[in-house]
Amino acid sequence: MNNIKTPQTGARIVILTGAGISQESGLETFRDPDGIWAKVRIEDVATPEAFARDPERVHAFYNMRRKRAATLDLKPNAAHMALAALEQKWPGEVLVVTQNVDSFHERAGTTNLIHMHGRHAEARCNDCAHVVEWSGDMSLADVCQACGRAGGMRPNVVWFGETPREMDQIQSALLDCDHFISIGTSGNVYPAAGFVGLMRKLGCGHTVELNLEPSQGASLFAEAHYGPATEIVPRYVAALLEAV
Ligand code: BJW
Repeated sequence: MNNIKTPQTGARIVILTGAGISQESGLETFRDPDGIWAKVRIEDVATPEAFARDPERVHAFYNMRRKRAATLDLKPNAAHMALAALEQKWPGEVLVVTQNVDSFHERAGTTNLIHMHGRHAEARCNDCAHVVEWSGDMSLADVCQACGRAGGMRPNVVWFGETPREMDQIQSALLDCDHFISIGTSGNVYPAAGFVGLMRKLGCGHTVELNLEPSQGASLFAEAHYGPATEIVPRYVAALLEAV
């Protein structure tokens, strides 16, 4: 891997990840030709309006994805492992902000982690906002343990039109960051797609894209490396750690 600009020791690193980092673990991405949005319409399954209109359909979609992930016994891959090693060995703060609802980063050992689009393994009550861990199917018959109401349990994920999680913490991490790395995301969905532009506008750090192919915002990154995440992420992390 040529032309890597390594951050100074102690630099604060923020890493944004998307579906591409989990693709080689066996999960579908959203916008690739065989991706999730080629099979179902966003308006039918990934908006609060869809859940209000046809909650059974939305439950069926997420039950199917939860079941698939569990039965295939999917595992974190070399890219997730490399980011966990970076957090452990880098002499400065490393924050991973993931758009992914899977649990591969935490299973790989990353601890400083924000799930900005929520987590698949959680349910939230639409009536009282109580959040619980969830592994099996979800249905309208499920009762919230906190408020006792039925019908309102939903996947604790962020749908279009909803506010992503922990935006204040993410924004202040970006403002303080010296080195921003975007991995496996197409740059189609805001606010995450706007992070690189924000970094550029503030002039506050080096920006790097690691992806299979140039993303929508590719021209905004100062540095880019293209290839499968399991190859380029471990190589890129090794280069950063070599400089320590
Ligand atoms: C590989 C690889 C390999 C493949 N190795 N790489 C008009 C203009 C601007 C914005 C808007 C607008 N109209 C509406 C909006 C806002 C809207 C939005 O962005 N819409 C766009 C479609 C235009 N955004 C929202 O509504 C968000 N909320 C919001 O903005 O609130 C306002 C607010 C903002 C800030 C502060 C306060 C308030 C919410 C967005 C919610 C997104 N939800 C989903 C579903 C989650 C649940 C679920 O899983 O079902 O999140 S949609 C889906 O897209 C999912 C993902 O996290 C997200 C991003 O996708 P990602 O990860 O980039 O995947 P792909 O498939 O797109 O790309 C994969 C990439 O990997 C590709 O580049 C491949 O090449 C690459 N790749 N294999 C390396 N092996």
